[in-house]
Amino acid sequence: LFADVALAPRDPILGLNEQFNADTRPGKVNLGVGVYYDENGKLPLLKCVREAEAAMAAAPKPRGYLPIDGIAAYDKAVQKLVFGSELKHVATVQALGGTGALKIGADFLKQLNPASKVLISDPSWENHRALFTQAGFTVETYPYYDAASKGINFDAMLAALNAAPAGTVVVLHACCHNPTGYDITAAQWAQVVAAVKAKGLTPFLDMAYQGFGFGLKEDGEAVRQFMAAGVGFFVSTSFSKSFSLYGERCGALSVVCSSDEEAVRVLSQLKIMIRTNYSNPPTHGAQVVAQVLSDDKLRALWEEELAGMRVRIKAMRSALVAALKAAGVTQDLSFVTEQLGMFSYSGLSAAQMQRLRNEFGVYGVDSGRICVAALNEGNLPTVAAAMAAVIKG
Ligand code: PLP
Ligand code: TYF
Repeated sequence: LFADVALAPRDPILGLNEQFNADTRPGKVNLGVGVYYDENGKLPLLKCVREAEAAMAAAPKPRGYLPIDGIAAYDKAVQKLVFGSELKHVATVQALGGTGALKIGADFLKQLNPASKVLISDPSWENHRALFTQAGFTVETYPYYDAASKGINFDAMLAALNAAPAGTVVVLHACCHNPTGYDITAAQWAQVVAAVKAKGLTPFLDMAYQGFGFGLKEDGEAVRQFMAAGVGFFVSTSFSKSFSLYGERCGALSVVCSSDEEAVRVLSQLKIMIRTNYSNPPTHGAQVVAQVLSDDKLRALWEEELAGMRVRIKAMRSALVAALKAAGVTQDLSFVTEQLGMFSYSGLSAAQMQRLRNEFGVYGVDSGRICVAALNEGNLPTVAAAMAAVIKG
């Protein structure tokens, strides 16, 4: 039965984790996977989460099945966070992290528009291509990163969108682009929204890092612009990073429709995708998030803790640049502090990234991506010395 089953390649990022865990060198540093670690190198358990869990433990509830679309208060809280208010013409469902939200959306889109292609940024999060391919789509890319200028080739991006056939699904990183850390400006978003609208494309905004760029509200710029344009679009939300709830699989898919009645029909189809896949979502993580988002005190605490993560990452970017300069690196590194979110495209080659790993125990992705959210005062000297060594050759 399984004689002809091929051995699948490892996920390039999660595979690095396995390699890191098997490394016995004491000074090793993991800047591979996109996970936020605190100043002590520990995965944080947020205070707001602890408080919500304490309240939940004090009033334990039986664990019946949730509705197919999840906890209603959670879906409403997601809408308020993403769109600024609860909206009847938006269909929102609880999902298994941002990945689960993307998959529900992909399955629904495949049914709706089986012949359309999917465009993702070049480069993008590795799983975008895999996930939309698995859902049956042909996945191609639009230009994004420009290695020469260490920024975005916006003209080429816009030209690709303008050349795409109507119905093409365009996956856009709402903020804090993974893997590059480069986001387009508000004025550029306006041009993207205009092109998408004029060409009849289907935008799918992936929002896995709301709050890690400039702030919760500020990072909603793309969503606001698409709303204002009156086009239908998809938004996947992930709370994995912003609540440090990776293993709870907290996310949501929102589909913006043109009327309340349309949203009811869309929701009914999303529920089929969910029902035939895992029936209904789990309770705990979404209950925590709903509790935090709907309680003024816990909500304020969360915003403070999220801001703390954002500010610490920015401080680590500056510290990395300063340490590299101190170690004798002369090239302009200002791009590191301009990038947003948890990642930095360092500009290092695959060969340099392999040297970092093999000679110095510093793990990043071969693309040159490092997770700056995993830097701290303790590991920074090791990382800077290793990077300086491979940059200087
Ligand atoms: N989309 C992007 C761009 C991501 O970086 C991630 C990271 O994990 C996800 C989606 C998936 O989020 P989750 O871990 O909640 O499934
Ligand atoms: O890009 C990252 O590192 C995160 C975590 O298949 C991740 O988004 C990486 C790969 C993957 C799932 C999550």
